[in-house]
Amino acid sequence: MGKKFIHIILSCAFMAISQGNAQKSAEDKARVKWFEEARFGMFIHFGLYSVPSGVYNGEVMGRNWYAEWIRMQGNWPNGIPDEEYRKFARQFNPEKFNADEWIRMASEAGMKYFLITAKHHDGFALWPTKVSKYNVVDATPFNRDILGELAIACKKYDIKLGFYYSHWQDWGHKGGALPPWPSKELGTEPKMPQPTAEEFDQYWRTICLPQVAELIENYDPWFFWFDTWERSELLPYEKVDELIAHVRGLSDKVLIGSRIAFEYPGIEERVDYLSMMDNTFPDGYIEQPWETSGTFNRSWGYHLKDFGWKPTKELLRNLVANASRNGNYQLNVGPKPDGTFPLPSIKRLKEIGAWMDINGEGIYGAEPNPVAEQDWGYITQKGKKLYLFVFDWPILSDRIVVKKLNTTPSGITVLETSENLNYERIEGGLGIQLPEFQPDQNCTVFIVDLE
Ligand code: JFZ
Repeated sequence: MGKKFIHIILSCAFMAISQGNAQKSAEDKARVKWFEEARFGMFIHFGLYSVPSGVYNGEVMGRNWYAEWIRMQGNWPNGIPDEEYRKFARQFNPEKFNADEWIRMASEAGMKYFLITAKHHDGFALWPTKVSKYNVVDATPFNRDILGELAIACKKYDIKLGFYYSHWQDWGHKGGALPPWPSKELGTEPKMPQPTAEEFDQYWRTICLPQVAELIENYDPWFFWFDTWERSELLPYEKVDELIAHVRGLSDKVLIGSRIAFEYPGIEERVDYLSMMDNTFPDGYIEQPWETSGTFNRSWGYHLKDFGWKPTKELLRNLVANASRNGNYQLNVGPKPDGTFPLPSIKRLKEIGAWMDINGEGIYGAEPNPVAEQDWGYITQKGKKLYLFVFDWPILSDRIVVKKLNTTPSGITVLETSENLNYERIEGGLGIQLPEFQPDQNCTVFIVDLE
């Protein structure tokens, strides 16, 4: 989908969205409070697709970098035959998987919650579901309940657990929706025969609804991230409402995100938080709690040939920009087939963690503020303190200007070093003298005391 199009959707959505939030009950707002304060979470894409890691029969998969799509986009344009793809289950054996280590890494990076693909589009479940043998215990030599182990680790580190669940597409169970080919970009794609409404309904009752119930009953999650990105006749509004009621009936704490439906008028009133499109960062404040899910490189699932690792500075910028606009950032790791995180992800998580240990206080629980957008970076507010996140350190000037700030502070300090900074009122804002030495090459934080 084009950037421009997403933009139009977003800006049209803004008005409706604020209305959506205004209509929320006190109970709705209380349920989502932890999410809004958390600001930073880990997303994980792990499943059978992690075995081929974006390469099938020596060929890097076609069309895009989404390694978790290899069943449909490997061996392009035909996809990998179903029998062949299922064989990856026999090779799925992440012997170095250590739930405690995963969650510890998330926690040490400053993340407050953890979201994993309980079942992605391929239909394979990371827990021993009773309604299908296509799962980690019944179909793989690994034979361990990955979600169960993660749930225990999450409790230990006080990290809130959530599940990605592909409710619409399921390529592993009869009746699940298939990719919405042919797409607009390419004429060469295979035509996938979609299930009939009856077949989909059968899948819905025997796989989707029971699995969602199992996930809630077994693992006590805090939120769900369902996934659609196109209108589908298979998923009429009644079914979306049915799934929402199903979840609400089983738990009064589970949050539901907006990607449960696509272009469903008024969806923001029915769900707890809004999801932006992948790696899409809106350019302003949104009142209803929201998140952007983003990747370290280009793929979600581990991809052997994706070397497009983003610099830590860019990742921090995404986190801070969203926090200053009332949003969360869900940064995705695609673990390797042996169950370990790729080294570039580990390195970046550690870099972010070291930065968050010092500067995180300006991120968690950040409040809306009228001066958030500045040309050198972003501002967050907590009570009487402003946190200035300086990403673009001036080269030709020894000061930055905080535009539109009309109150005179009682003091300004560098958060990391405690150095006091000089400042003066100027036309249209406040001028701040920069320290002689730049404390952080990625982003230096100043605290402005408005007391
Ligand atoms: C979806 C999944 O298909 C993908 O595998 C991954 O899990 C991601 C987080 O979510 O991907 C999408 C959804 C929407 C668009 C592109 C990929 N889109 O419209 O740009």
